[in-house]
Amino acid sequence: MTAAAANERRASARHCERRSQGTIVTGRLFLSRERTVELDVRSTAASEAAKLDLSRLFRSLTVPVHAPRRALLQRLAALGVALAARPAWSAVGEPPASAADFCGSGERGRRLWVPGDDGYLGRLSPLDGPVTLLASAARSPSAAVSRGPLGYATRTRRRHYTNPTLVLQRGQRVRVNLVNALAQPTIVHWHGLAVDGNNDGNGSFLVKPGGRYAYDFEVRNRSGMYWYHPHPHGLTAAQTYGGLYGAVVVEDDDERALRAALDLVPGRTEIPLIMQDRGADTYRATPHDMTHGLVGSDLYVNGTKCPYLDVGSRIYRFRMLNAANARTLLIAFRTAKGALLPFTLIGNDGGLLPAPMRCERAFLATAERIDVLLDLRDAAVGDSILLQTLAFDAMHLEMAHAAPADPHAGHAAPTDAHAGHSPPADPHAAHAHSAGMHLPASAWPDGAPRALLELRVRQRIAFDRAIPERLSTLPPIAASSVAERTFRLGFADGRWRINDRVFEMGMPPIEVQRGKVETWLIRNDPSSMPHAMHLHGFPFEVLGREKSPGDVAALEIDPQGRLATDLGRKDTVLVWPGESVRVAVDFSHPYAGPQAYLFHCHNLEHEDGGMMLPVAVV
Ligand SMILES: [Cu+2]
Repeated sequence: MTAAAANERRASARHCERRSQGTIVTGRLFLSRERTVELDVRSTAASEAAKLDLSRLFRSLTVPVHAPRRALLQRLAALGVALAARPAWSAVGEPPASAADFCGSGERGRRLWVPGDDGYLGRLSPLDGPVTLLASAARSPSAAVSRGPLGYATRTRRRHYTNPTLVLQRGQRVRVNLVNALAQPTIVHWHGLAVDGNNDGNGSFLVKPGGRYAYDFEVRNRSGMYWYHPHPHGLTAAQTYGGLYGAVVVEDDDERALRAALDLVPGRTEIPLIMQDRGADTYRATPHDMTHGLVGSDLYVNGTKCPYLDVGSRIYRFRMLNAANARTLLIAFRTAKGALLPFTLIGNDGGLLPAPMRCERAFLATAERIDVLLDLRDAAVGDSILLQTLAFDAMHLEMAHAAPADPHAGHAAPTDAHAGHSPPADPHAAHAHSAGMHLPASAWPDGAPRALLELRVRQRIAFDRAIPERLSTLPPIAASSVAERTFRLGFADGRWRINDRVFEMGMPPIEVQRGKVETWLIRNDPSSMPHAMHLHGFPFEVLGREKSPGDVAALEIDPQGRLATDLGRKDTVLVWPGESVRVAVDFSHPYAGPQAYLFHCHNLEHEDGGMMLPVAVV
């Protein structure tokens, strides 16, 4: 591609943009119960008058609801404010989209399980003493949640939890006792947390059945959503699939400022969406799954299948975690009429971005997180919005040479079996179908579209808060003139490999010097599939992408080829076939002596199959 063509493509890529470039606030005026006019106030050099307090503006515009529209326009014009009436994105009175869109015929939607202060995924702040996580196969009696057969049970003096969301303050000490009531060894890895090797849970030591392990560490990460899951080599996929995972929410001043600015309340207007696809309760990975990754037929959000959530007309925060073994999602919101509804990306794996980004879609690979704001102020009571994964080319280009025969693969048409129930086709659908030609029969192939959650607007709410222009301060990692390592991802002799190597206990690690900054160039083979590469212990900065495939290049936001979701800090980055991703890692840490970590693919079947290398910081 020529430089001019590349620039043209970037110029046309409007899927994500900085919100801070001009847009100050948006608001609405209510003309009647049925009609709204949107105010779009932009800051320009010529119109500094537009930088006015929105509530003051509304007060100054107080008029009877039956006032003629022209009267309002005149009063706005007198204030020097440009008024843009946007078309309503959803017709009034239209019935909510049926949950059958994603549940299939005959099934009804269920109310989304929203974590509270106990129960499944309940928020727990361990401020004064250790928390015990009992890894067990004990079923909870809850009918509201369809979680897998395994869970982490926790009991405090007053409350019971399963897979508690640990709410931690930056700088606090955390003590967790893992007790293993499973019939096989396990260990917990704190995904994304910067801790020492003994607390990382990298699988170099395991807790036997009946045994326990005491974690004790300080929270050094920025505010953000991290998570925990098992990491016993060879058993990680089965245990995670079985239901052993939970969120870690780290809070700091940036987090508190955001919540105050937008009046966000966890469990009410700030909702975690922890997503996992499953089929049968029992984990059975075929040789085909071990090569391509196991994708389930059903999606569960916070343990709810076919979920809906009642919302009001205000800004909501959704904190999404892809806890699937292997499935990648292409996240978007759609109105009942099928139009994409832009959202604001405010954070990812490593916490809040410096500034909000307005996006239409974002890839979310296994283990990745995104933090988004959705502005529903233009919604009318009765509207329905769907959170979806859109169709995309999942690029299983390894199929031609890598796939062993799958005895479970049928010979039905290998495209989306639910296509008949899917919302309107995505412009990229054609790619997904071409990719589908390589895929074995599956109820829900990787890359096929699906609605994930229905938002039902039930209540009109007056809400005049504005999204802050700055969210956090994040200096770049100083990565000029530093050593670069190259990692090649590929497949040979029936195994996925990093630099032609397959993980074995005790193998020589990659050695890096503590305190040094390195850049890592992760190159994926063209005849490969996407790999979600995860580094333990050290959040990294994505410096750029090269040779990105079309669906990915379409989301580029800068000349380095980065996506909006690449900004800030990451711990997992999806590298597509033929693509190279360069990251910068600062290997500084405060711990005494050498520390052991891992670098691996987070497609859990690939990880268990050995697509992993030990990293020693010496
Ligand atoms: Cu992989």
